[in-house]
Amino acid sequence: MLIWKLYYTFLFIIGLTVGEIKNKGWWKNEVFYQVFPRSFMDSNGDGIGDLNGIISKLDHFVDSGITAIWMSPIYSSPMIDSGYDITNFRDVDQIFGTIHDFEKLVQKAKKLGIKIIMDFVPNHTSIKHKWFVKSVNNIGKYKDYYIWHKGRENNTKPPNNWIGVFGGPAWTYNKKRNLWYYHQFDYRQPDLNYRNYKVEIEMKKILHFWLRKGIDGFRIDAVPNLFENDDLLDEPLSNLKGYVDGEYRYHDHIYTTHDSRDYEIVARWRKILDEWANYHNQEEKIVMTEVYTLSFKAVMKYYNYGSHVPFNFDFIISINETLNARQYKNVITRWIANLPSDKSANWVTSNHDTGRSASVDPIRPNIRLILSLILPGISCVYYGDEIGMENNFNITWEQTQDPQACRTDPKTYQKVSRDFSRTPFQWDDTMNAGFSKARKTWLPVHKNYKILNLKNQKFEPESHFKLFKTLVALKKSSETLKSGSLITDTLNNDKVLVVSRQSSNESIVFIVNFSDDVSQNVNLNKYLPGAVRATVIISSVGSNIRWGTSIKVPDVELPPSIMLLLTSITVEST
Ligand SMILES: [Ca+2]
Ligand SMILES: [Ca+2]
Repeated sequence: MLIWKLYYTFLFIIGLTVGEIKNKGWWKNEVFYQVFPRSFMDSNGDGIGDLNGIISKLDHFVDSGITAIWMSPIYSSPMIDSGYDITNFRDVDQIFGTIHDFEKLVQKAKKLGIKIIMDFVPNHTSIKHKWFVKSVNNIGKYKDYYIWHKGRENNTKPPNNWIGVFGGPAWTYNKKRNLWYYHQFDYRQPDLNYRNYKVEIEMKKILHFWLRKGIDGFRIDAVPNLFENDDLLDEPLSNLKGYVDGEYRYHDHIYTTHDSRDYEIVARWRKILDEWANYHNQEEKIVMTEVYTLSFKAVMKYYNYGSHVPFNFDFIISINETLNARQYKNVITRWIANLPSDKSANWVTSNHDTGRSASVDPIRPNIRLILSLILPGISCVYYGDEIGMENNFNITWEQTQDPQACRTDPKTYQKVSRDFSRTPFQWDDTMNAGFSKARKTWLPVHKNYKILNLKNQKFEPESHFKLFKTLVALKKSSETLKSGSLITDTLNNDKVLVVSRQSSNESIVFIVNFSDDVSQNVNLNKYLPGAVRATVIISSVGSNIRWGTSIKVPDVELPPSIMLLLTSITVEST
């Protein structure tokens, strides 16, 4: 332990004396685009997206105005859990290409001004990782790389009542060691033992490996699952309705999630990144943390432990199907009100674990996207959001890939499957939506691709893609969006949401009609003081309100379901 501390002190000292972190805060107003590599672009016709596919589509980011992407795992993996079960943290899985392809990707992306964030999966490895194989065989230091324990009732039952996230006991018996090992997720994903400092040293070397490749930061997976209670105490019942024994939410996970050491280790990882950037005179490296919980305070606490972007999943978690203006207002104001003063807010539209944002509210498909791009701080968008891709529920049991669904049955798999939001990107109207030349793709392409695809949307005068591109450009250029004040209101008995950004010389106002059948008369005097006309930046795709035109204010008749983004600045009509 002492050597560990001395090593850190040494690094810290040389870090302070050698260089400086460049371009600090570059991420504060950034749009981060999540690439799901399996589904982005297939370059070799095997039906699975890969690194050369991403390289071939870098111009899409340039065209969209995207300057930072984070990629779901590309590491060597048996792909039991879409690559979140890793056998080698230092190599690329052959389905995605080679480490040289990765180096080429970083090099080409850098030339185009695109930053690359890696997914870092520290909680567990694959059961096939050499550390686990050695651990099973009781070899040297690897013995304690994982969490092993004797079972109850003469070793015939798991050591305690802990349930895994996918359901069922979080322990699996291993005959060779005659012990049980702990796994928060699938039994083929054993948890690493972070109480063993040697595991943390291994992870540090892995971070350095990827930093040497020139990456710009890490998105850290499953952060609240890192540490578990030392005494392996039984977890109490949650008493939540509708859950039975064996289901994850049947218990209250006070001993397996949100351990105080989860926060501390994130702070140490942040320090490693800062020291690296400092020592090598590089731009600031960023830390994004994935913490799924209903407790937004547990998420926000990571701001104080080095996370630049504690993912804000509130649009995903806290807005339910009743969809009204008040829910959106509450989600926005709650985050802003609790944000530490020197930090950036962030807004996640959707991701690989949830439904696509365009399908949550098909009548207002871009609402989360627009909000994420006009609210203060960082926008985190998921591949396909920019063209309004929809959930694909036409995935049969035979086609199902998600392990969470595969462990169910043909009748219930759709309830838990996450495949529907992971289908191939819809580039154009050719075979497989231009994603692959294969006869069959790893998941089926959504059958709406003939109409809903990027190529079409580039031609249409007003499309989801053009809306996205317009707002990304605005976010990057507008001082009002960067640093203007924020007002969030609901009007007309919660039928209308108003989000307004104001600077000394401009007001930008977003209004949404949550009624699907009644127009709303909205008075915008409070948000556009003194203005008699305002310019439409964008409106709902397909509405009759043309982008770039000028409309009379402050009284606006907002048609049913329509969203409208206005600026007080008069621009030439297009
Ligand atoms: Ca491929
Ligand atoms: Ca763990």
